[in-house]
Amino acid sequence: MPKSVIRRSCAALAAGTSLALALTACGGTTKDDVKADNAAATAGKADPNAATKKGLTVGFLPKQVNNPYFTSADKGGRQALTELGSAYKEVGPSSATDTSGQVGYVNTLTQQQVDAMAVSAQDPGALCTALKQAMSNGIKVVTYDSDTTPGCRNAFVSQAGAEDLGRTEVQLLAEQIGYKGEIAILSAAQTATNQNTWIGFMKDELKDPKYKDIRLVEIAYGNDDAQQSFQQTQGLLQEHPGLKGIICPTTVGIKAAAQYLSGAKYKGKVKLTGLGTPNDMRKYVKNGTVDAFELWDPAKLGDLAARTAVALASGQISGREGESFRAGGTTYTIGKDGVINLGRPTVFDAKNIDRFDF
Ligand code: RAM
Repeated sequence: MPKSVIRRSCAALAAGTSLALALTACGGTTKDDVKADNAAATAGKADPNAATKKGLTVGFLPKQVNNPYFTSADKGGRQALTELGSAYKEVGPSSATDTSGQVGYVNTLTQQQVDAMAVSAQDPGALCTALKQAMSNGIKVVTYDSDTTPGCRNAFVSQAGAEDLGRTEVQLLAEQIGYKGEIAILSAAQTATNQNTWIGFMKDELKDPKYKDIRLVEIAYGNDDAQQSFQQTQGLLQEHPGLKGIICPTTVGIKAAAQYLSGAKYKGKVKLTGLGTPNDMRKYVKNGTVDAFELWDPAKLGDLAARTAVALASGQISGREGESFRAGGTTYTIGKDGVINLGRPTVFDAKNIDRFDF
């Protein structure tokens, strides 16, 4: 029996039984098997001229389903799939710190034998085994927004260069506080791959001598939960009365922090920047709490994740560096480690915010 048939029949078995049982029945996949399968998944020869398949099913698994950022992103994915003649489904946890929940959803999508999945990982390592299992069942895996590690997916659709994002957030805040004073970061979950990568670049940017009078005093975590982020902002200001600015590289965090600052004596005095949606932040830009912040269009990120998933499932790309494909009228080339960049972020301020609606 060819290997792909064995894989499918194992997946079919998984659909009817519990995954754990099915995996055992499938001869206890060893680590080496998974490695080999995974290598095969990306090493397969891509044919850029292959026809775009229709009738595929792509499952979206965001970090958190009730987060407006992912609502926009996944809507972009759904629209792209409808346009391409394929089906969309979405599963996912309601908390951004439910890693085991995310693993369960990967297994659910595998059992349902979707053709591809687009995943925003809450944690870089936790999903790896489940994602490799999905790939060894012939399912194409795209991460979007927040990556796992390169061996655990076929490609990562990144919202913007991570380095650009990290450095520009420091640059935005430094200008706002006149290159002087204590600053803090209010992030999402402590394990989040995307936020941690950006924070790494923020720290590196701060090493430049032009920031010698700026001191990063704390990194707090609001877990992409509005209430926790609000309380963490309050805590930062209590512990560091001299705080001059906060960077929030999360849409949930920056909105909650703006809400706290706008109602407190700190409004306009403690500067706030980071990543937010124009619709969440408009009010705070207009009332003088926030000068400028940035983001990409989440719907375009979801759109590109869906189109990448379909290109992989159609055999047009395999996820290897240097391969190119067309997505919605643009040609994208896969970079190092299977990363595909959506583009550059947009900075929003009082002058341009009304031109955006997301
Ligand atoms: C939150 C999530 C997401 C991140 C945005 C900026 O919605 O943490 O992963 O990309 O913020």
